[in-house]
Formats: sequence, C-alpha cells, structure tokens
Amino acid sequence: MNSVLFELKDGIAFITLNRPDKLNAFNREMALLLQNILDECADLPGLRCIYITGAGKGFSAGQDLAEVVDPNGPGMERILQEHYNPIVARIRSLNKPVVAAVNGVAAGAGANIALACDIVVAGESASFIQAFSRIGLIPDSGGTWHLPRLIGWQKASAIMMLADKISANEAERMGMIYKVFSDADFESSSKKIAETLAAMPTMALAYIKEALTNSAGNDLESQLSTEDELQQKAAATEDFKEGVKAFLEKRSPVFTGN
Ligand code: LHQ
Repeated sequence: MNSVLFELKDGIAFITLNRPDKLNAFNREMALLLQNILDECADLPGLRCIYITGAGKGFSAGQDLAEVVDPNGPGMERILQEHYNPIVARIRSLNKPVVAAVNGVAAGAGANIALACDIVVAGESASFIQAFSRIGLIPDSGGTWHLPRLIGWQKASAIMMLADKISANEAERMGMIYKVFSDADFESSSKKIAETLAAMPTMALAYIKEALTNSAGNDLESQLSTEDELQQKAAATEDFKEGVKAFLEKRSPVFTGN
C-alpha cells in the first residue's frame, strides 16, 4: 500500500497521506514519496490546484517516532534536511495554490506541513499540536517561521512551548487556519475550495502567493516594487484579458489558467 496516494482530477491533484494506523506519521519512504509527488505536480500541464489531506482519522502525527530510534533508520541529522525541509520548500515554491484539508489531528511536522500550505481548512474534530516540546525537540518544518506570522509571536510562543492541543475552532479564531467545517460537510466543503481555486486565474494566484511570500522579508518600498513587477506579469496573462472582457460583456469569466 502506498504511503501517499495521488489522484489527478479536473485540474486538481488530490494527495492523501496514507499510513492511517499510525495517524499518517511520516517515515522516510513517505516523506520522499510526497516530495516526488509534489515535483510531479510542479510539471503537470493543466494542473491548477493541489489538495492535501489524510487517510483515516488523522491528518498527520508528524515524524514516525519509531523510525527515530530505529538503528537502521535515517538518523536525526538527515531527517530535516532530507525529509521535511524539502517538502516545505516544495509547497512554498509551487506556483499553484495548495490546500491543506486537515481531517483530524495534525501534530509536529504534520501540523507545520499543513501550515505551510496556502489555505488551511479543518473539520471541527481536527486539532493542531506543536508536539515537539513534549519530547524535547523544537518546532521544525517551517513552524517557527509560519506560526508567529499567522497568529502573532505571543500565541505562537505559548503554543510551541506548552504544546497545547488547539481545536480546529480555536485555530480558526486565532487566524492559524482559514475555516472550520462541520465533520459532515468537511470533505465536500474543502473540495469545493479546491474546485473554486482550480477554476480561477491560476497565474494570478501564483503571483499572489509569491507576493505574500516576498512580503515577509520586504520593507514597504520593496514590496511596492514586487507588486508592480507581479502585476505586470498578471496583466500579461490570457486570464486577465478574459476577466476584463467577461466583466464588460456582463457574463461569467472562463479562465484557463494561462
Ligand atoms: C504514532 C505517532 C508517531 C509513530 C501516533 N509516530 N506512531 C523532526 C526531527 C527529527 C526527529 C523527530 O521529528 C521531527 C518532526 C516531528 O514531527 S517531532 C513530533 C513527532 N510527533 C509527535 O510527537 C506526536 C506523537 N503522537 C501523539 O502525541 C498522539 O498520537 C496524538 C496526540 C497525535 C494523537 O493521539 P491519539 O488520538 O490518542 O492517538 P494515538 O496516540 O492512540 O495514536 C494512534 C496510533 O498511531 C498509535 O499506534 P497503536 O499501534 O498504539 O494504535 C500510535 O502509537 C501511532 N502514532 N503518532 N508520531
């Protein structure tokens, strides 16, 4: 059984973390497979959105802790460099929107991979745990970069040090995630977001992603230049022409992602 499932449908790459009996904890094989799938997504023509979820009752419990103590395992010094950092880097550099559909508990690296995605939604029974300090580690997989930017330094500091279990509703309230759906509606509502994104002007979404990422390290002047540069690129797309034409013709636009 593959530890990550991948299905391409209507311009959306559906990726499912698939070690449900371990709450989709990551071992080396799973981390490398996810990297390969994300690489494939970068090159697939017609792909306009990526949707990542977990099989079974969890999203991901982070690193498989059995692998950490396995004498034949990859070893602490390789895990971040070869497993998680490349996953987070790929999610951030993909020029397509990535939706994390958090169906259940997201802990450790599992939580921070979700938070690296562009839009994070969760089912109401899902939760987020910066579990690292419980076992004497520090948050990784981009958590110390994304979380304070999402919810502010103080909340991030407390959540990371105390390793509290944060419910999906609390996570939404504090701005860690975009939206919570009832468990009954979660699958259809989260997929609807992916479908909506896949019908939008893909290049504009890519430039929004790039502008937001750049804003984290830019002063206002540099960011205004970034917006100018990316706006010129957006304005050169077919989808911009179609958007304006459709507006003037009082009809719904049909975007192709070009
Ligand atoms: C697991 C795991 C797991 C293996 C549940 N591993 N089996 C980077 C640098 C290098 C090294 C270390 O890691 C990292 C990045 C990290 O991600 S560090 C953080 C690693 N993750 C954790 O510390 C979380 C550990 N898991 C938990 O605390 C709980 O399982 C949570 C709170 C996530 C869920 O609790 P429950 O809903 O009560 O589920 P459970 O604990 O009963 O788990 C279900 C099964 O999954 C169980 O197996 P079993 O055979 O007894 O049914 C667990 O052993 C297994 N599992 N997480 N990370």
